[in-house]
Amino acid sequence: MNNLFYLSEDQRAIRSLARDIARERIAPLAARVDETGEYPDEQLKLLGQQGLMGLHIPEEYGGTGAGSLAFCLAAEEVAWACAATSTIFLVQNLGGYPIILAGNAEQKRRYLPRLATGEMTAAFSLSEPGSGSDAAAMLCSAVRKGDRYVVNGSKMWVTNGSHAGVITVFVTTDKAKRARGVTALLVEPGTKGFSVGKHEKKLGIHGSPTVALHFADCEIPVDNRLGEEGEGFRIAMQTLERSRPTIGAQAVGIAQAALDASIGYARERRAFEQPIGAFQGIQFMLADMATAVHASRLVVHHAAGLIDQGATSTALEASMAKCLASDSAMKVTTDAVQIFGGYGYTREFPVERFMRDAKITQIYEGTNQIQRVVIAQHLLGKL
Ligand code: COS
Repeated sequence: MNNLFYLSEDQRAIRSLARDIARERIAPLAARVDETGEYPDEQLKLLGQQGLMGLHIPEEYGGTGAGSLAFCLAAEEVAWACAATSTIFLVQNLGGYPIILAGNAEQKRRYLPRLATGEMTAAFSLSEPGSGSDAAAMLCSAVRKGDRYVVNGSKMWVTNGSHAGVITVFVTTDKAKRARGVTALLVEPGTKGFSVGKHEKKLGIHGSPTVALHFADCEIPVDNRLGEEGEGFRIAMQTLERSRPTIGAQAVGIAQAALDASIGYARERRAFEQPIGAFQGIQFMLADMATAVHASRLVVHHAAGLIDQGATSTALEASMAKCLASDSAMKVTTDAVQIFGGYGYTREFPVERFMRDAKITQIYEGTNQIQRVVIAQHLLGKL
């Protein structure tokens, strides 16, 4: 859609730059990344060199300060080309955002300029084997000893945890306090007692590594703490509130790719002596797919625009955007496979990859059940 009248000249330019890079340099490698699971190193470097890694980072720390909507525009384009690459691109925002939000000047200076250029990548580590949706039930603990925290326990589902130069890790410093006992620490690889564990074998987003992290008497300097002790849960929630629209943008990109492929196929594939696109059964599917993609894009842009305007709380709109866009992407990509018929079920065409990649957008950064919990809480208050 090019008639998004509310986009500024700068936002249009960023979208156009991201689209060119994504279509010319990232899309041709996407099937290989999916097939081999190789880390999309070159693709990420390219995004960094073009300034796209620093869209969300303030100018004083080496970013462009272009904001959340600009980031979502770029994320959609990258996801259109390769969902796995876009996942790591998104985690650059998710992992780095707590530093923007709660970091002191020294922490910002130490990490943000390198994250902005892509010289360093980031990760965000909240979940554990026994706590996903119930994030406050975490067990990985930190005990303060002088100027250090001694961290013990394990984290799970950490996107890019094996490659990141800095990981925002949420630990409990007081389990009895649940959410109010969570503290955020910045962890760098190579720290004694820290190790990367199992690499998950996943349904989709194959080039994006998902790992466990282990801490065994791992000493983290108190200087690496973000905010105060006990402020970690709020930092995590505020970060997710700003990041969830980007998952929506990723879902829109995957869905748009599936729609584009389906339109092409409906024009070319013939049955009963005419293109299958001449049949109303296919036309109605395409019409519904296009409408869902458009509506999803608008709610994503609305949530991101609110963030750029400095709205104090965007949790409701962020959850709506993530939920609607990812549910739509699952439906649109499943319909795309249906339009392709038997061919759609094979690896000769990309739509089965789109369907596999879309699924995760309904799960990560809070399942869509959790998004509905957040939305309902805004409607009803705590009952
Ligand atoms: N912004 C700021 N603070 C927030 C917040 C937000 N968006 N959402 C919650 N908080 C605060 C609350 O105000 C509360 O603070 P006080 O204790 O000072 O009152 C605290 O956080 C705990 O909130 P709540 O009681 O609502 O927490 P719950 O344990 O009930 O959990 C959900 C809330 C389910 C929404 C949360 O655990 C969640 O988002 N889970 C999903 C986690 C997730 O997305 N994981 C994916 C990780 S990335 S792959």
